[in-house]
Amino acid sequence: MTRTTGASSNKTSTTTATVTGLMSDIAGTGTDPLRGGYTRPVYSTAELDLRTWFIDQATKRGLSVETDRNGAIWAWWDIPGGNRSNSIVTGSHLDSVPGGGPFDGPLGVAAALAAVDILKARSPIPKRPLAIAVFPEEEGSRFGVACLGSRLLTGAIDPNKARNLRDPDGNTFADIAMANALDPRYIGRDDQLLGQIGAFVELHVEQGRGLIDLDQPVAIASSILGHGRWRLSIHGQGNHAGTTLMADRNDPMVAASRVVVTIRDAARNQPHARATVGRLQPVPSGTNVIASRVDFWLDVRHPEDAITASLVEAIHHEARLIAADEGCTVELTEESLSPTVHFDPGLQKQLQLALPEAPILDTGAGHDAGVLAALVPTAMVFVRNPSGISHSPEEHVVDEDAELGAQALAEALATLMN
Ligand code: HGY
Ligand code: MN
Ligand code: MN
Repeated sequence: MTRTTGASSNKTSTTTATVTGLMSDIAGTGTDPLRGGYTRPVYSTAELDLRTWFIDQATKRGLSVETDRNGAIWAWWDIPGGNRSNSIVTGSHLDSVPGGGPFDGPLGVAAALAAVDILKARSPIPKRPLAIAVFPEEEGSRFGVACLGSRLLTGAIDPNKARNLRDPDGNTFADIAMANALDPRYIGRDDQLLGQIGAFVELHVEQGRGLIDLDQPVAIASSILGHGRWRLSIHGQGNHAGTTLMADRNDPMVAASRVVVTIRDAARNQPHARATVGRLQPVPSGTNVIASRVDFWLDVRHPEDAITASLVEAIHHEARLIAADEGCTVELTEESLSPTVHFDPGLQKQLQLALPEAPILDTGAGHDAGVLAALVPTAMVFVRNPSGISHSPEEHVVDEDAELGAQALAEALATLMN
């Protein structure tokens, strides 16, 4: 079930907007004075403002804009008199991690808009319809599950589990969806929409150093590292910081700290593994209070899913021993898991023909393209990030590479649309 959000108009923009120009439109949206960078959680004012910006830009280009049952926005360049079967879809996400960079997500959306300008300036018009998709909650920063929008679309998450996900303030996804004109009763797999997608190509800022070392502006993706998220909760005895002797403590903060170092050591000893604890929440979190509980989240990634599983199992075993040693107990809960994804070889070949200079790169970062790959032919195009840093204000793309990325995306889309 989709709702038309922005009425399409025949009038299309005559100028070809640059990616840099589009990105500067939103440079002031969702800046985070405390963390630096951008904090644009899904359905926050900042992310809603970015949605409005995108709908406006897409409508200006004569695209017909709709919102699907899961809250993703689809801007369609329809073929006059044609239907939407076998469409080519591009796009990315607008939400960010806390204190994230400006490019993770929005670059793919801005480049898609610029690519439409490039293709509209050419003739003849393409033979296949195109859509730009903007998926909600790719980062999972608000409701804890990465790629929530594309997982709902593809049925990779149970709608009931999604409805009951809670943000840090205790709001359920159903509550927030309702508050944003999305009826949570209808979220879930959308076969009609999936059936229209012939291929999906996502442009994204590279989140590592690959293109720096290769001295190239653009790459074609080969695979995405499997990754998962687990919540660990260590329960101890809350108490007074001054009246509780050291010998009498069951301090979950100490246990959690020991487990974090153990996680680091376990990943260091497993070639190609990455394990991270970036979020830790003591309860009640008082300076003069021994915590009663500490929640922290584990992000583990490895090319082989079986090794990811065995690494988490080993970490859980060590955490139980450490917790017991500190007079505490520990629970581990899986929150999301994505297998390693190898992109469609045929689609990758077509992109290589369109972009013969572009090297092939794998990535350790997850993307909606990785979720869609389970059901539709999917590919990705990466744009050089001279800092080699992401999920940080230091993430960067130089203007020239941003424009080269949009041109590369336009070439890739033109190849697929004709
Ligand atoms: O976590 C990731 O890899 C992605 O940025 N969501
Ligand atoms: Mn990200
Ligand atoms: Mn991203």
